[in-house]
Amino acid sequence: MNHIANNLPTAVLQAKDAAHHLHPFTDTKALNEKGTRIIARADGVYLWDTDGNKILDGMAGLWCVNVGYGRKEIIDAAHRQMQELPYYNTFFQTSHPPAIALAEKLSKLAPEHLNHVFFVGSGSEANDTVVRMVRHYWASMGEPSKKIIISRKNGYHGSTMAGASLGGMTAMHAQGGLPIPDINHIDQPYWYGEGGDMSPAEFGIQRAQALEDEIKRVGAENVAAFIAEPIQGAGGVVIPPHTYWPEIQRICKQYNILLVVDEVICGFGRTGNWFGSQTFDIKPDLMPIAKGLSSGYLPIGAVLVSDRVAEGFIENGGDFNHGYTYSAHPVACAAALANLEILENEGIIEKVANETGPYLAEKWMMLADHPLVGEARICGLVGALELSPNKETRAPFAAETGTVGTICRDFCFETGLVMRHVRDSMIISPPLVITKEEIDELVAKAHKALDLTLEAVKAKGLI
Ligand code: PXG
Repeated sequence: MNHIANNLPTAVLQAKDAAHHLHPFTDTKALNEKGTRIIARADGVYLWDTDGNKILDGMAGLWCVNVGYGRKEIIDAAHRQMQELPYYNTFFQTSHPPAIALAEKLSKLAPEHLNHVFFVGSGSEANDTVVRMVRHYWASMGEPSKKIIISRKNGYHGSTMAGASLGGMTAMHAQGGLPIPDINHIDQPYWYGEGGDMSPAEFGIQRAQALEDEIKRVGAENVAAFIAEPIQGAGGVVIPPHTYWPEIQRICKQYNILLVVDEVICGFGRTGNWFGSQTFDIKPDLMPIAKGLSSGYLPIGAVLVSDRVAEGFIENGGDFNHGYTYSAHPVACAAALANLEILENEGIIEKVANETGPYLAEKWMMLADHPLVGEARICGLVGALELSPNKETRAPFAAETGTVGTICRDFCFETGLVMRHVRDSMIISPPLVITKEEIDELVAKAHKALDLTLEAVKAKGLI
């Protein structure tokens, strides 16, 4: 690979990385002993590491590179904007053309009652904004007691103080004094793991009604909002039973609770529609977005706000004392606009809905026949395989949770595929531009990694 000829050798980069770079969500000591994998270049759906290995990126980076790597239109748009106006803020009564154009564009793309946009730098910042905005809204409307936000165990909403508090990850709550007050967690609609003998439909209703129980327990007059991902991503691609969202919607309406649908992963085509809310027929009051908004080319996020909520606090709330230096960063806005244009002009989301999504689904569901797979599930281009020693009982392995998932993940890398593990399930979320041939390659590599994992698991006596 001559394109890395001028770079430092992998071992030197690894040593420097170990000496100075603290990685997110990482046991640094363990990582430093092993050494990082260093990604040097990418194109389309492929990555190249500094040893020259070519790897199919089954995760679109971190669920974000929807239009694939190397898109010149985005690179050129950012370059042009850098020359025109590399930075200006949107505080103090100023604005700039890229922010205005992107806000207008997002209002057109979003469900029709969402016509207001608050820009931020990431999904976590979007959710911090949500916490402050919904409480500010209710205070503006003369109901300051409506403060509690109900969210879900095993949900993921980011890693800032509010984002991690909204999330229901116990390992995150265990560090740094979380969650912050007035965030209550209810059980998740994870049928495979928690549904027992119930049918998925019954279980979906039961888990939605946990929201009603919680609202009654604390009093609707104290509840500001409910927040959830249409499909839980980091929690393991948990696709709720079809009964879940209609019941959630009914409850939010009945008790006058704002519904916040976290579209950070599901937004921008992942489920075969522009937003997961459309796939599941949800009418949100607020939608945090990030990731696929710019396909990860530059950091940008936003909260899309309904007319009702925006008009409520605009009319009655005065200053909203919130914002970031990089809210509506002009270069990130320009990159996002170019990204949205690609998604539109190339009909990528329609392809996910009508061609590549169904094609992947057919192949993916066949992996459920593999002896190691307890369940395969998929929606659009996001899917999971639950690994289990017993398909019928959906039993876990007789090993610490995540042991087998880690083995399979490592075999995927060796096979030239990034497939992430969550506990003992394997997750994919490839770039939306993936072709049918590349899907064949992805599924063949996943199959091979499952075979290798099965052998290893047998050798360890875990099956
Ligand atoms: N909401 C959702 C639904 C997310 O998936 C965030 C908010 C936070 O976005 P930022 O941009 O602040 O990271 C996310 C992010 C994983 C993983 O391991 C998932 C995310 C981020 C990092 C790792 O699956 N999702």
